[in-house]
Amino acid sequence: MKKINKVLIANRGEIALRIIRACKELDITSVCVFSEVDLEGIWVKKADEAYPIMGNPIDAYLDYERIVTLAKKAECDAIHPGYGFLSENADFARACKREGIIFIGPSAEHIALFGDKIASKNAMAEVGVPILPGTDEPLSSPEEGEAIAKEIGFPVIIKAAFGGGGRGMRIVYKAKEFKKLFDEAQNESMKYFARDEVFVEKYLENPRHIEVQILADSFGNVVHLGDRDCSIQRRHQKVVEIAPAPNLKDETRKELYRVATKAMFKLGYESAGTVEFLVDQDENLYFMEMNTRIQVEHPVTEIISGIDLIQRMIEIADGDKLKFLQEEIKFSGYAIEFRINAEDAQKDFAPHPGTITEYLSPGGPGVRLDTIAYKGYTIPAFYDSMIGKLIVFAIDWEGAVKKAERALCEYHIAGIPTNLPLHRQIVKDQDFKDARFDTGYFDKKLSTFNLEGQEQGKREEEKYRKLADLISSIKKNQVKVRQ
Ligand code: MV4
Repeated sequence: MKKINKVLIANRGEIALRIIRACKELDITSVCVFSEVDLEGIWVKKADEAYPIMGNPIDAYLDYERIVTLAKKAECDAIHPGYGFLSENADFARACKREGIIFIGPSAEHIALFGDKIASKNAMAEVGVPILPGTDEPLSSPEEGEAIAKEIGFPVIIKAAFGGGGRGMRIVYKAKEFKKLFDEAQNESMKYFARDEVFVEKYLENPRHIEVQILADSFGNVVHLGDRDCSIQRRHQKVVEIAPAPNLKDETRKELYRVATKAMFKLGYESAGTVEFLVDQDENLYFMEMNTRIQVEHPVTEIISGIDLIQRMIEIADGDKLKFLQEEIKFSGYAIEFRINAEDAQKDFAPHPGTITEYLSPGGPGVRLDTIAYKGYTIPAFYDSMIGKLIVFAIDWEGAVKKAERALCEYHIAGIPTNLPLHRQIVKDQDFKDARFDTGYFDKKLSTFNLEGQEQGKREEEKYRKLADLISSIKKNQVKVRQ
């Protein structure tokens, strides 16, 4: 008997629209909350019910007591947190449970465990996941850290135990700079996360960032849905994500799947989750982090596996068993996702809110667009700059890259600057085409890219003008002849 018939989506933008779509296909009523600046969002229009959260737009999607109270008043059975905002907030998951509302995600205990990078590493090591040499508890002093670093061997990396997005992280190449960088990492961690615990581990130069998608139900069934290469990042923000990782040995791929699924089974994990690994040049793999939420890049996995991850999360939260065994999951082709951001490459990719004055979306075979952008939409300044994701699919890597180039050229957005020109440069880059990239790719390539990017638009306008001139001159001649 279904327990979940009405879901509140504690999020906004493209992921809110994504969850609404999943609910519709499951005949579940969708409820969204929205801040004062989000009234024009299409997800607000598409949700079956929408409730405003008045006050400071920044807090609207973070005030979990208010959201839980609203969910109860709207008689929602469950809440889906999406990604970002409250999606990895254990207190939010606890508040839902306390109020008898199903949290569509893992247990609060697992959210808390994997929110602590030291406890995560220790837990994963215990269940047989390879980890990098380093400390298994917070450093008590820079002196202790330096001594351990000398044992490990430089370079090492200092990381905030409760950090994220690269904050509270410092790479140390020499002993004499350890104390300064330790203090910087600790201060940054305190500033952004109000926690100062830091640890140290061996630093891998330019590894690849490869992650494994997990789905687990409440009966102990755990499957993986393949892997994703997310190495193309800018300042710890993923820019392009690919499934499966191109250019990876089969034995490495199998080992990634084996350790990830075994670990999640042993830990009794439930719901969707992603185990992130660092893979070095010799394809040794090491646990990096575990994400206890659906991720931005989930569409590339959905496309190559044919499995709707949001719907499966809702079914798992409803107490259903997984409907497929590992051997029934088949993967085909390659999918590449391009995050479309309203940002200005000429201003160090600073977010650039504003109104979209022209909008033409790509389409055709192998193109998926998860976006809330439309002509006339005003992107608010209060949230992150991603306005959508362009995902392409083809049966082989070369075909996927070619399709990406075609779709990116077809995509036309005016009124605000976007990173479309950047993506158009990436898909033309020979190293990208040859699937030769790691986490150092972006920094290595950025200076070689021409980010003017308007050449595509100029060519189309020029062609249009010539055709218009041709028609008017034909009309003039016709008039002459008629006389
Ligand atoms: C690392 C690493 C190399 N060695 N850890 C951790 C947070 C994530 N966003 C990036 N992280 C990394 N952890 C060890 N031991 C490389 C990365 C990494 C990275 C580090 C610095 C600058 C850019 C990076 C991009 C991807 C991964």
